[in-house]
Amino acid sequence: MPQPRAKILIIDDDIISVRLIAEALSPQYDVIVATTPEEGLQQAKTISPELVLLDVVMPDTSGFEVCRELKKDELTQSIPVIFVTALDAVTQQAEGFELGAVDYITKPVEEAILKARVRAHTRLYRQTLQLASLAATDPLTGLANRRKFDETIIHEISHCQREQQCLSLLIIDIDDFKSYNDNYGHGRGDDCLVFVAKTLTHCARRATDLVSRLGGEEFGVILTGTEARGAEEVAAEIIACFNHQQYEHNYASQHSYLTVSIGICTTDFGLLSAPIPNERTMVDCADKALYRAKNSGRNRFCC
Ligand code: GH3
Ligand code: MG
Ligand code: MG
Ligand code: MG
Repeated sequence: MPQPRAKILIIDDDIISVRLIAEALSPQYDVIVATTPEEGLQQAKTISPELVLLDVVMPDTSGFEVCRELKKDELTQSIPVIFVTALDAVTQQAEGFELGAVDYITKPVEEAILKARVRAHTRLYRQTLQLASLAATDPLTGLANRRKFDETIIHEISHCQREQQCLSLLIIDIDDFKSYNDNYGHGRGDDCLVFVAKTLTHCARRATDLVSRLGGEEFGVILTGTEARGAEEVAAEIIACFNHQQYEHNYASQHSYLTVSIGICTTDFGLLSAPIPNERTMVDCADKALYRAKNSGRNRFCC
């Protein structure tokens, strides 16, 4: 499949240098130009380029400072930076790498070298993003996996603490799934897991919601900025959705279709005094609620 063209951001105050680089690269890449450090930082955040070509000597702020800013910001820190500068002292080159640049090209720029290095780094960056995405994804359902769930809940606990917001967590477990597998076979069991993943994604649809497969037939939904009532609404919608769709499961004890049980845990970081919950205590609390839902008859949620 043809790859979309990579976006490359040039940050350089020298119009002649910009023109030379842009002309060399524009047949293969989408080139965006910023002639001041401020504009460059702004563009890096808004267009998410796959590479930044960064001059060092600019009025007011040096390219080294711009690189520091890029590496500080969560939105831009992973974008590869290549310094393209007339400063060719070994100490300056070393400083560039120290700041996190992936490469250092000295002016006057050799077109062939520029193109080769840009090609190598844009390729590598795409491969890195692809690997990061694979490492965070459950291959069967395409949902976030346990690793991504763990990372996200830790991140969201600090975020909600800072913003004094509520954080809710749902743990969802398929009812009588062992008998589903035993009777319909593992292949159809897998299809069923995909169906559950789709239903959950449909019900937890805010951009900030994270739906993940924790393992086996257990799923986790992180609802950032959602208070207890909102979490209960999402859980009720999930339960209702399964009861409405009636996905065949003829071997369960109570229903002839697939149902799930849900445990909810909500923390209001605005009201909270010590002890501050952590990811483990939040998951334990949702797990206990799930256990209550199972023991009180399944096909329901408990808080
Ligand atoms: P409960 O209502 O108490 O949750 O009962 P259950 O049968 O759902 O729970 P149990 O933990 O006894 O069984 C879970 C089953 O999930 C066991 C295993 O066969 C199945 N399972 C786990 N991972 C997978 C998977 O990746 N694919 C398939 N097809 N089945 C899986
Ligand atoms: Mg300059
Ligand atoms: Mg289970
Ligand atoms: Mg189960």
